Amino acid sequence: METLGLLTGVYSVILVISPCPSNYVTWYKNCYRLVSEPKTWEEAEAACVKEGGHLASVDMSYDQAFISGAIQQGNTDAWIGLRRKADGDTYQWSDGWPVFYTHWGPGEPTNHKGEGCVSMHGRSHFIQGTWNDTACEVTKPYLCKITFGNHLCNNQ
Ligand SMILES: [Ca+2]
Repeated sequence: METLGLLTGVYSVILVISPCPSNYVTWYKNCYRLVSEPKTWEEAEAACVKEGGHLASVDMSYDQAFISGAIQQGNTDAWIGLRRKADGDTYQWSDGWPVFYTHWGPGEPTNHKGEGCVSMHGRSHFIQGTWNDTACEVTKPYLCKITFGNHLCNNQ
C-alpha cells in the first residue's frame, strides 16, 4: 500500500508539472525541441547537453515517425545524435543508446571520409525523414532530446 501511495504521488506530480522545459514538446517520456539556428554537429550536441539532454536518438520505428514529423516542421535537414565511431565502421548515439534501429536513405550511409555525422532529411527532400551521413562541420538546425527520469546518460 505504501508503494501504491508513493506511485500515485509520483504520477500526480508528473500530471501537474510537465517535466519538459517550456520550449520542448513532450512525447513518450522524452522532451524534444527543434532548434532552427544552424550549428555544426558538435556545437549542436554541446547545446543540447547544456539543456540537460543530447541530440535526439531514434530508438525505434515509432520514434522515427515522431522525430521525422518534428523535423518536417523546419525547412531543411537537421542533425540527430548519430555519429560514426573513430573505428570508421560502426555508429553510436550521443546519448549512449544502443543502435537498434536505423532509417538510412537509399545508398546511405555513403561513409565518405570525414562524413561521420548523421542528419535527417527535411520536407524539401524527396526522401524526407531518411538519414544521411554528412560532414560534421556543416551547420544545420538540430533536434535536442531530454529523457526525463534518466538524465544520467552522458556516455561518450
Ligand atoms: Ca551520405
